[in-house]
Amino acid sequence: MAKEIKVLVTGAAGQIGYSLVFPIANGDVFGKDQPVHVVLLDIPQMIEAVKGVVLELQDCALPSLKNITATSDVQEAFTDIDYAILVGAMPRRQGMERKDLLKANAKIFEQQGKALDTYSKKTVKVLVVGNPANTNCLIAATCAPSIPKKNFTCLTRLDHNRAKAQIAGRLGITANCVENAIIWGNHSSTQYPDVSHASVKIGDKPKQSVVEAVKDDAWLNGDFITTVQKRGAAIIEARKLSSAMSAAKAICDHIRDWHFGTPAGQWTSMGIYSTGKFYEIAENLIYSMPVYIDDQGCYKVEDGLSISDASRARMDATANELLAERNDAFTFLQGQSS
Ligand code: NAX
Repeated sequence: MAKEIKVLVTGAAGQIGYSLVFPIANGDVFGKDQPVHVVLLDIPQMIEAVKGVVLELQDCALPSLKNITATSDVQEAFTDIDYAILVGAMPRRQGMERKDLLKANAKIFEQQGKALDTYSKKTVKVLVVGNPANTNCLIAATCAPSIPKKNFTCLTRLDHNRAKAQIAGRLGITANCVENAIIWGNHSSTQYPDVSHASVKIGDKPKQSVVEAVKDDAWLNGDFITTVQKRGAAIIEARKLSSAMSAAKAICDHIRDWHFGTPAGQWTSMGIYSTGKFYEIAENLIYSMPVYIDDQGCYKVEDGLSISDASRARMDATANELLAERNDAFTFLQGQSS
């Protein structure tokens, strides 16, 4: 039997946590024959609720679920983990400025970055979901210098899936027939959903580009982009709660691809550490780009895409927002420690 994989989910009492732990424990991410040890972390006030999640997980009677730990102790949670899925974050409360949220969460991800550095395996793979996800991820990576920067990613797969679903809906096909969409930049309303390199397979027809199939550039450059950018807000408006089921599904897609690799010829979108080498994006940002992942879990940026002037402007706008977020977050953290 394979050695167990130890997976930490933070914010386990929250709504994404509730939708996420079942597929992980059920083998939908790492495979049905792969034993998993699920570690659930939340703040002390929520630990009773986490215990309820544990009871339910036990009652699912899952063959791949080897072990469950529920804790509010950061050291216990981060020790020897293989994957860290960092969902737990302070929600934006009414009247709270974006900067206030950034500050509250900067502290959480500083603490968790240090915990990764001190207690986790040096091979741990980290996915940050809690918002602002890109900047939180950068903070965690900076506070964990002993872990390679390529092991830190943030979730833009939900945006990627939303882009595929919009194209599929427009063409009356299912989302799996749409390949190679890209989300560039920040998981925020400045993100750039780009399907100028994407293709579709419609019935028996040969694969064709999305641009050819849709035949509506005004929609592709207008409503398509804004619909994806504002989808999170539309869900909050309708549900009075933020996306959880689709977020959990996207987290599973992200981790599964990172573990097993992307399908041949297809890239996916992940927020990754920018080294400054790709697409003229500044170094030391977590920026979403198209990546291929091999079966050893190593990703490689698709770096040969031609970028139009319009795309360049959108890519720079979201990079600029990330630079401003980085500046605010690190100014705050440095001010705190001096
Ligand atoms: P909930 O408010 O339902 O749950 C958050 C949980 O995190 C709570 O149980 C809370 O107690 C816990 N928590 C807070 N501080 C913690 C800490 N220091 N350590 C451990 N746990 C802590 O939020 P939910 O809807 O589950 O969303 C979680 C985060 O995901 C939010 O920041 C949200 O904005 C973000 N999202 C990010 C997405 C992405 O694509 N990157 C999409 C979905 C989601 O909106």
